[in-house]
Amino acid sequence: MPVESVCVVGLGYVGLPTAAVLAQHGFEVVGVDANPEKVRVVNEGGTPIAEPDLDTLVRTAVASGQLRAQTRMEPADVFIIAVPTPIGDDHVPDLDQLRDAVSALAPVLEAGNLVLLESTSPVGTTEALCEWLAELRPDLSYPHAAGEASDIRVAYSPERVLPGRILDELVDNDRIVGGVTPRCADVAKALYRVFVRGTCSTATARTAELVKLTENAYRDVNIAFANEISTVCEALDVDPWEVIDLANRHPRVDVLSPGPGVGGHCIAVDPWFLVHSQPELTRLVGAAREVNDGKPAWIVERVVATCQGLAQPTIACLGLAYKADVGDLRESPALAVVERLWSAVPGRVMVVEPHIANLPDRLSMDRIELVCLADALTAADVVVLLTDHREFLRIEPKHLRNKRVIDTRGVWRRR
Ligand code: SAJ
Repeated sequence: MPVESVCVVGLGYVGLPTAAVLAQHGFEVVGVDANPEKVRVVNEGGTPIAEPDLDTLVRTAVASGQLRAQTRMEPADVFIIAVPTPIGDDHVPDLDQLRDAVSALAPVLEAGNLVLLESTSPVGTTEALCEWLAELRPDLSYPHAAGEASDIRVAYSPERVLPGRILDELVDNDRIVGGVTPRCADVAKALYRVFVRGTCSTATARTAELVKLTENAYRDVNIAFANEISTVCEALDVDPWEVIDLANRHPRVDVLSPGPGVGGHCIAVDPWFLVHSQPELTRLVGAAREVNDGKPAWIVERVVATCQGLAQPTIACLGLAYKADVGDLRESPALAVVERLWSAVPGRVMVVEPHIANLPDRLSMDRIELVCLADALTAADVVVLLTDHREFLRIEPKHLRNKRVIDTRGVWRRR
């Protein structure tokens, strides 16, 4: 049966770009989100997230009538679920939003539908999703029990897009499509092939779930290695950037860049899904998480040492976002650094973050203020570079003269 309508559940960093690209390719797309404010913004042709070129794409899709948003679920040929799957304080996967999405779509499900999960999920979640649907709609059959004869097809295809390059990567990256049965995978692959230029490989749903967790754990472990080497360098009074640059001249060595820690809603979170499911078998993955999570505290110790002799230092923290040239503060190590600095040092903490208009509630404290770069550079005794935004790379050395400088990303050292 040809696919005409797609319902995308969750209008975040993955759902909204996916909905807009599908609309661009002629599907009738409804974006569903529990947040009425997001729905309002999208229906006005706006975007609740900052991502290059997404605003134009959404505006065009909404204006053409191919994309609309609402809080209510409605029948469609395909349901794509892209809701957040965070972890709780105890590092246990929190699938509540996914369960809510499944409960909301079950009543409108019809025989012949395809349900596609894109949210990063613990291995076994896609099969669990079939079971949840079977409990909610026992009048339909599902592939985990009925195999290829099922009324509903269910597959898992992890998103792989890099914030800041989402629209390009959504189309150009290779895609893994994991079916609960081979036919489920083929049906889902046919949909992705409409807009994906990369190779679409099929697998089982469990394999696809583990592929996603492996990718992000791989990156986390590699960043942890760079972060660990940087602390070793500091202890041995050796320049970490020089060590890494020179080590990378070996043909089989490619050390990543140390920084203030790992942030974002993916790499700082997803490896815990692996650790939670196989704690005895994931010592390296768990240790990498600890190393990366420990980096903000280590940076703060360095700043405190740098402030020695200054009774009321003014500290300029450059960057709050979790990485360069985005405004996303989720799990940002820079936030953790600023927060800890506030209690560790008595002076003023000036924050420069060109991508936000107001400080997050978490930082609304006396002695912390959001200022422009020029004011920060004029007033600061100590400058701490936390995010390598392009504005900060252009700061001329003369503006840093006579200041105590901590460059957690090594960008000024390297230029
Ligand atoms: N970072 C370093 N040093 C490095 C590279 C990164 O400290 O050498 C830090 C960044 O500053 C940031 C964090 O790591 O705080 C993560 O940034 P990132 O650019 O590595 O990745 P994300 O979180 O923006 O996106 C990742 C990507 N996954 C991989 O590269 C394996 C992306 O493809 C995924 O789609 C995304 O997670 C996701 O949604 O899972």
